[in-house]
Amino acid sequence: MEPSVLVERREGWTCLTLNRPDKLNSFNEDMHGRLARALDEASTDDTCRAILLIGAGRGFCAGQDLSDRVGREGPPDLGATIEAFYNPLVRRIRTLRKPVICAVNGVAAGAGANIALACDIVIAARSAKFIQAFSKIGLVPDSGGTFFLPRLVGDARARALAMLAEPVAAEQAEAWGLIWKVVDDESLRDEAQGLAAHLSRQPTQGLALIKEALNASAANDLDTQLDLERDLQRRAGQTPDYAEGVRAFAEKRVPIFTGR
Ligand code: T3D
Repeated sequence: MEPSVLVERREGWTCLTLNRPDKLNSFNEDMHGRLARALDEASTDDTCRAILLIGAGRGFCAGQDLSDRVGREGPPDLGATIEAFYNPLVRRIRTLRKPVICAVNGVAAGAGANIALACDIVIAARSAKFIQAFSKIGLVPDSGGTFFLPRLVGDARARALAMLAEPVAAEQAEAWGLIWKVVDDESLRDEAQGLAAHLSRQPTQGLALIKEALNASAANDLDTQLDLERDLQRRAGQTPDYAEGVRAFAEKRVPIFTGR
């Protein structure tokens, strides 16, 4: 049997494929464990400077595997699953000091939709759709949904999406600013891989500092954010890649960033 997460190391970046296509790549504990380990490895591997997350088959991810939830005795403690698996996954993606690209190749539902939104850059196939499926089964959007949605699309749309659980087509998601960009189905993989390869040649430390600044901005006031930008810029200015960027500019050539 194939592993539930496929890990492919490419030149400078790593592709992680959720691989339970018969269940629309919904999460069970095995897939959570493999994805967590793969993200940790990518995080510490100096040769990996960008990560691409995609789904196998016709969907991206349908959230929690509900077949694991059928026929259990007594009310379950779903908070325990969130604490043990989903929250650490979202924190891993958000704090990983390398860009994480999500290529949404089909339906992204429940936690699957919100894990996509937790990634740094979301690119979707034209046929993809996003569904906050939770309310249909009496649950609350998790995996950061109630944090990301209002910030990305505003309170009115966030409330309707969460309460109605209607599918949002990829083009609508792009128009609303829920995701970065829609591409034709047949070019999704090439576009996403090209993006990962491009980012793997960029100043990785600088990108990590950008990520840190943007992550913090949701909770900061302007003064705090200005102070943070000053501190992060100080660190960015001390990196070899900054020196290379300025040198390359002066020499009118393409910079060769090493990620340091
Ligand atoms: O439980 C906890 O620990 C709390 C954590 C919660 C996190 C969550 O994510 S809760 C939300 C869980 N997800 C859902 O509620 C989504 C359920 N799925 C759907 O609503 C639909 O499948 C989709 C809208 C995503 C796609 O619809 P469609 O018509 O394109 O496909 P389909 O025919 O429904 O699904 C294809 C197969 O995948 C099907 O299997 P079959 O009949 O061919 O053998 C279906 O059962 C399976 N599948 C889809 N989603 C799930 C799933 N199997 C298990 N769990 C799923 N979530």
